[in-house]
Amino acid sequence: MAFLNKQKRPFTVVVEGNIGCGKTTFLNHCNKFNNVCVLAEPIEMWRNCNNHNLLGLLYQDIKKWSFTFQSYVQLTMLQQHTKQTSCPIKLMERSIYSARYCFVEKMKQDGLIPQASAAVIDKHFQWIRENVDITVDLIVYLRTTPEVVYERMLKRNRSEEKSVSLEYLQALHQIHEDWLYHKSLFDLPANVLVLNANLDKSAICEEYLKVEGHILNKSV
Ligand code: DGT
Repeated sequence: MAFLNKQKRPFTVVVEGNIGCGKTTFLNHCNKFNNVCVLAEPIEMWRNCNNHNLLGLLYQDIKKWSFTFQSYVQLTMLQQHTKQTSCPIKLMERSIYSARYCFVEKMKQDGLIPQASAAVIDKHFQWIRENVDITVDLIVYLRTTPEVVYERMLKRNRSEEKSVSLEYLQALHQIHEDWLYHKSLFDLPANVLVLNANLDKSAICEEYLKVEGHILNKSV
């Protein structure tokens, strides 16, 4: 592969799930393990691309900005996948796969991305898959119900997300379910472990224990 990292590849785990499912909380929990390199989602980069808040623009006018936003998400996710680390384990919040398989897919379903623009994203995605090492070893799916994440999203009150509806979260939930739970949509880049992420913060730590062993002490 043309852009294969020379350094030994870390065991790579990606955390997936609907908006507001608790990916950040899971990542913060894993920050205490010193053999794990934790990479949070590059949302601050999306909020400031040469002073342009692409996330804000997206939700202001989703039809106009979907292609621009997803192009930048794809680039920043590629940067996360290829970021070198001396840690034996890398834990990423989301991936280039969920950007394509969940978010771009939803935009395509809703006719928000013209077919020609979707083709460009796909060509780029395909080229990356064939030429760059974006291997994932394990997926942790934080499974929730749309009503629960909707409540959490309202509570956190992120200014850009004011226009996100329960219907949107329901549709995004279904895509995550079909991809990661029913395994009927797209290919899976790795095995999936499913956690009940509807549990609140006081109960979720026990749920985390179910996957810790699969993540820690791993190497490729
Ligand atoms: P958490 O910790 O589970 O609450 O995680 P969130 O909700 O902060 O993170 P995420 O990735 O579910 O959502 C980030 C925001 O960006 C959300 O408003 C959805 C929006 N978005 C639109 N397209 C994409 C995409 O391709 N990838 C990601 N990650 N977010 C996208």
